[in-house]
Amino acid sequence: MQSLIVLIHDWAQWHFGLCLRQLILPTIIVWFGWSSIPAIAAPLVIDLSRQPAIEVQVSLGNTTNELRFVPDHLEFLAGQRYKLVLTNPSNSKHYFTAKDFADGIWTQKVEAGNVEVKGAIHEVELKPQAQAEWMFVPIKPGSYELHCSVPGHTEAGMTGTVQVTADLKAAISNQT
Ligand SMILES: [Cu+2]
Repeated sequence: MQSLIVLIHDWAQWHFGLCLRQLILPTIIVWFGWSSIPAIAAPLVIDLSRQPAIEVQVSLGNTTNELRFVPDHLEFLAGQRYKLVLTNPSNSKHYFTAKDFADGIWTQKVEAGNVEVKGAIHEVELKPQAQAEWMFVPIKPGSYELHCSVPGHTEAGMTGTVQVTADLKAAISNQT
């Protein structure tokens, strides 16, 4: 609410000058009512890093050592915060490699064991039985390819697709 007041304050100042400020603010609140203010304010005060994260799980390989991602198709909404939980229940190491997808997201952090890595990440390698959590917000809509870059694994079918859809409305409703 603090941010909203500041925004309205700036807006009023810009449009009407200082002398009308005290008048404009109460008028706006009365006109729209308090209940409608979050819907108006949301697009202006989105903090992508603080919204609740949606958890998505992906398994790299499986317990019978098939070379595939489970699931092999992922869907995300741009502007929504995600926790992608990567696990490797198989006996060999695997990669989650989706460079173009990674270029179009904002990575908050990757956590694995007691280590937290911040900054851009393009690829995550998981040793057998490992787990990593990738916190990010997709920015750029598109359809991206995913593969495991261990030699022979892509050829054996360890590939997938990642779809990022623009849905600003969903992102805004998560804020309110
Ligand atoms: Cu692999």
